[in-house]
Amino acid sequence: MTFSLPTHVTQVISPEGKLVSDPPELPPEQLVEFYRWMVLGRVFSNRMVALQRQGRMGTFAPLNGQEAASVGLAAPMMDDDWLVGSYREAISFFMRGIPITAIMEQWAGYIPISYSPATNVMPIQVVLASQMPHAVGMAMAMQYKKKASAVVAVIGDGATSEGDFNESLNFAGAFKAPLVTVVQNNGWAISVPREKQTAAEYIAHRGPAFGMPGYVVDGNDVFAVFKTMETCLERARAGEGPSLIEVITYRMGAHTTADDPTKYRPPEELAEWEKKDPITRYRIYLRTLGLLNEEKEAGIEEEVRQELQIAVERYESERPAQRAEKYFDLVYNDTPPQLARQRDELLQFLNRER
Ligand SMILES: Cc1ncc(C[n+]2csc(CCOP(=O)(O)OP(=O)(O)O)c2C)c(N)n1
Ligand SMILES: [Mg+2]
Repeated sequence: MTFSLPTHVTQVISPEGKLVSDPPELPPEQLVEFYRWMVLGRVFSNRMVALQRQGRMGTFAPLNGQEAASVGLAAPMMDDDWLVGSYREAISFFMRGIPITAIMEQWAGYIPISYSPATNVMPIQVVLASQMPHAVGMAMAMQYKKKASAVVAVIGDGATSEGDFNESLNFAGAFKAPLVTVVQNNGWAISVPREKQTAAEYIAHRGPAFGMPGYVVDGNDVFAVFKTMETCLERARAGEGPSLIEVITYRMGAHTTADDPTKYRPPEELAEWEKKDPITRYRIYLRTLGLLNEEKEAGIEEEVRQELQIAVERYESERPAQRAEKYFDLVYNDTPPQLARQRDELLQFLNRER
C-alpha cells in the first residue's frame, strides 16, 4: 500500500486560542481535566528544576512547552495499550497512573521499582531510540496474541537519526505491527537543531517510506494531537498497521539541568515560541467556552501545587537506602566476570570515599 507524504500541519486550536477545525467530541469535565494535566506538568517541571538546584534532585530534563503533546498522546490510549516513552513525557506517565514520586525517584537515580505493572508503562528510557525495538517487539507480541491493543512509542527528533528508530519502523511496517510512533520534534537535540538531523522537510515523511501513514501535527495544540492519535490508535487496533506522527513543539527550557541553552539558541526563538504556548492557547479556548475563569484557574493551580508538595514530602521521607551494587545485580541473572570486576571496583571506590 502506498501512502502520500504529509504536506500540511494539522491544527485545531490556533495560537490565539481560536478553533480552526473541528474539535474532538469530549465532555466538558474532560476538557478541564486536560488543562489540569498540562498545569500539573509545568508546575512539576519547574519544581524539579528548583529541587535539582537545591541539591535535592538528580539531573532533570524540563518538559515546559511540550505539555499539550504529552496530554494529547496519552488521553486517547486505553488501559490495555502500552506506553513506551522517552524522558520528557512525565505527564503521559502520570495520566496512566504512574505516581509523581516514581518519576522523582527515577530522576534521582533510583531503579523504577514503584511502577505498577497495571499501568502498562515502560520506565523512562534515556538511551536514545533504544525504546523503539522494545516497542515494536511488544506490538508484534500483541498481534501474535491477537489482542486489539496498540503500543505507543515516543521519541525525540534527534533520536530519529539513530539506527534503532529506522530499523524499528521498518519492522513495524513490514509486519503491520500495531504501533503508533510519536516523534516529539521540539526543535533541538541538546545543541543540535532539527535542520541538522535530516534534510527532509518533515520527519514524518519517513512514514510512507516505511509503508505507514505519516502525520505532521501542531504539538502545542492538545486537540490536534488527540485527534490524530485517535485515528492512528483505531488503525492499529483494527489490525491495519502502524503510523508515524510528528508533533511540532518546542523545548522552552534547557535540555536538562546540566545544560545552558543561551550558549547556542537565539533568545528571539524562545520569544517566538512563547506566543505559541500550549497552555495559554488552551486556557483562552476554555475561557471562551465558559469552562475556565481566573478563579477556577487559580483553584486548579493551588490544587496541583498541593499535590506536588505531598509528592515531594513523600519522595524525601520514604526513599529507601540506595545500594550501588543493585544496578549490577539487575542486569544479568549470572553476573559475567568483567561486570563483577567493575562492580567490585566501584564498591572499593565508594568505601574509600566514605
Ligand atoms: C544513544 C545515545 N546517544 C547519546 C545520548 C546523549 N543524549 C541524551 S539526550 C540527547 C539529545 C536527544 O535529543 P532529542 O532526541 O531531540 O530529544 P529531546 O532531548 O529534545 O527531547 C543526547 C544526544 C544518549 N542518551 N543516548
Ligand atoms: Mg529534540
